[in-house]
Amino acid sequence: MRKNLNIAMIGTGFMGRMHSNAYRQANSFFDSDHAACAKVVCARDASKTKEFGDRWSWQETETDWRRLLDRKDIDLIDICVPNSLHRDIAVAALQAGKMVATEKPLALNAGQGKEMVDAAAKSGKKTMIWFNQRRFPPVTLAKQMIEGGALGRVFHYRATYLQDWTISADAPLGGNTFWRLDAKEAGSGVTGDLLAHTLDIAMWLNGPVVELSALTETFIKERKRQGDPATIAKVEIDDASQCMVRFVNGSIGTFEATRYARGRKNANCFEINGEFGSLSFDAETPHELQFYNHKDDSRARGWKTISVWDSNQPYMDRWWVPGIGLGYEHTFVHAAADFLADLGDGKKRVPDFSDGQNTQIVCDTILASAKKGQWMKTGLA
Ligand code: SOE
Repeated sequence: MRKNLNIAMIGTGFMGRMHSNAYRQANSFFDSDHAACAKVVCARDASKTKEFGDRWSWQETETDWRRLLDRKDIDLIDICVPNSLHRDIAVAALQAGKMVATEKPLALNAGQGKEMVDAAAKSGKKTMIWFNQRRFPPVTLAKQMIEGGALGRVFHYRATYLQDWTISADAPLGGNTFWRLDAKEAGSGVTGDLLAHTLDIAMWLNGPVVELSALTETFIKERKRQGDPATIAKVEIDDASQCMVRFVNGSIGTFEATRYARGRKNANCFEINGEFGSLSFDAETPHELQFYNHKDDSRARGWKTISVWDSNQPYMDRWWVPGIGLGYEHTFVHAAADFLADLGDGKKRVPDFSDGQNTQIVCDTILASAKKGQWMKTGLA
């Protein structure tokens, strides 16, 4: 008999669907002595939340997240609402003795992030930030290969996260889809929304970023406000963000994120160049890892494609037969399964609020450096 982890999830948008699916599949495909129990889903609109709850098999619905905190039968609060709400909900939930998981980025800024880290430390409760893209099996394999010495000393880390969904000037600001364009809701643009993923993976694989110099741009400076088209709002988020960085291990890197790369839909990519070899990954080919091994016979050296769909590769023995690739949604299932596994054996497989704060600090430093036009230290090491 598995112990129930009673979950209350706040938010019924894109990530609400992803997490609902993840809990369900984690119970079916992964063995853990805890089962994710979809107890309560919470959102403002009662009828829409009821419809969502029925569709995704949540036992109950709620419209006020504060009422969840007094409930003794709730173990975990899962935050899937815009960044502007992360801090308030997380701190209140931790003070109420709940475990807390939140979508990325951690908060609107590192100041709020610190309050969340302090509340987590004070409560001693387990926290998680949904940096799902570490759990693309090829990315987890890259982590294992790097820890196994496949690259040796790292010299370069190069990463991009390219999308193209806000090129139209008619795309409004605010609302369920476009809240990410509203600085009050999101805190920043692609820096917090996309680079947070890319930086989290980079610091997981290659250690802390200690110094950087950044540039950001807002291509469309005004937009209609969602639901009030007569109001033209000033756009205060970064549409594109680029930076050069130094890592604590002496390697150097470049990062770029944009929603203006026509044709690129969800291209979270990285390449790492080391003494003995190089690795590269592209989320648009989510079952492949490119590897150049300098230790190969020099007459037969070259980049090779590792197909990550065999049962001895990360997570793959839980799914189907070899040769069947996984996609974006499975990264959330892996994150949920790792959280349940951590509850079972006390290990730390999942990134917690402190990891989220490290990325938040780098994101804040990027925005400050771009504003000042100068190199800045992150204070991480
Ligand atoms: C949109 O830009 C978005 O949905 C991000 O918010 C997610 O974090 C990313 O995983 C996919 O793209």
